[in-house]
Amino acid sequence: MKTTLNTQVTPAHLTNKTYAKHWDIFCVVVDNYGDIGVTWRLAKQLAAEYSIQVNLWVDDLNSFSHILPALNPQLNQQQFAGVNIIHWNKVTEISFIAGSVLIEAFACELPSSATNTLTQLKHTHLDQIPVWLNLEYLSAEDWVEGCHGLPSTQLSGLIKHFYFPGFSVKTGGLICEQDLFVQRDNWQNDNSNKLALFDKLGLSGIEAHHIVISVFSYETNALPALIKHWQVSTTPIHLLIPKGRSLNSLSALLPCHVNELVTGQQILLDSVTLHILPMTDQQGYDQLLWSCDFNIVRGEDSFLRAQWAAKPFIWHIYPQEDDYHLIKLQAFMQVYCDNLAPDLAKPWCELNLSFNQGDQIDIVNHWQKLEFNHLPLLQHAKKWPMTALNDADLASRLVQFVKSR
Ligand code: TRH
Repeated sequence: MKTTLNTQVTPAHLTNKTYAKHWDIFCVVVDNYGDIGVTWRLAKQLAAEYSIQVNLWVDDLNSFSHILPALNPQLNQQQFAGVNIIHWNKVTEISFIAGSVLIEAFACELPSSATNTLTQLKHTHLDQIPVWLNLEYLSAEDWVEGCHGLPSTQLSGLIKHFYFPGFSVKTGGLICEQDLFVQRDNWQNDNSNKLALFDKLGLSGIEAHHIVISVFSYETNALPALIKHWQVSTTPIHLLIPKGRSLNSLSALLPCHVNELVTGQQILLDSVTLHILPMTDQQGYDQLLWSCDFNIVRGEDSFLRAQWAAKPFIWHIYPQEDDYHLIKLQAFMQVYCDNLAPDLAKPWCELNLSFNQGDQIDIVNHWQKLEFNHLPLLQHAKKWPMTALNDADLASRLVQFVKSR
């Protein structure tokens, strides 16, 4: 596969033969789509780029089907993109055969069949115990470097390692497919791609000089405040909103109850047009991010995809107790702005902070100061993905990590 990053080429020593045995990834959908979004993306990449046979165990296929519409939530087992997707839950016994790697995503509790199998192997076939990892949430905080890769001894006496994604060489890296930037550049270099996408989504009335913004956020008062400000814009603004939580914040602006909105609906609010979109698969969502002038994203995975889209963005981080998420936001803003001129970094950080704090007045002030289509900010957004990757993506670091165990 062609790549812009030499270091992302599959190393010769990581052949199919080395990793003939399958990997298992267990995912519990806590809420939203991030848990399944991350594990599905990683599973696809391991299958496509490393020829690893992956079993992705998921407890909630209904949620999964929002980001993989072709999935049948009624089936216990099915294959997509070379990944074996298996439905599991805590009640039903599953038949589990250990492979060479076992990934527990985001500290989800493994089914007893899996832990019992590991304990048995410890007594009978020590050499067949899989490398056991807990894939953690992404954070740009400093402490992540010190915790990445640490072993922890389980009650069974077995060792589980903590695998932390992150933005520096000493962490587990960031999920990014080898050919993604080539695909993105091809898409963005030909304007007809974005027009064809808008056409496919049934979006009408978007002209070349209009501003197009995608919106995939949680509830926040900052969003309606921004929209009210955009309503008097001299340039028409189109908001592409996949049906979901962002709309809950807009009830005062909508002509009907939020539950009555249908995909394909367009709502005209002076200079702003709200376009209600269906959710698509992950590739379709990438294309949407590549096609917009500015993206509002959230959580963990769409946050990363907005960075890979090389466009300016607002990150609505997943809210945590005692506002801990604001510490994580600050940590990310610091790394993102490391090479950004202070006169751009300041309004961009303030904009992100006020969006997350739901501030209705500050958000408008900061938006006015940002000039999101200012060339140096666009250049930074374009350069950033290579800086963030630090020469190796998460899957390639993960494969190396497993090999070194
Ligand atoms: O859905 P999220 O809010 O998920 C969150 C976060 O991961 C958070 O950290 C976690 O603690 C919580 O879940 C439980 O946001 P996120 O992470 O961006 O995941 C959304 C996924 O949905 C991502 O993989 C992109 C995908 N997606 C599509 O595939 N198609 C779409 O149309 C859209 C809008 C999203």
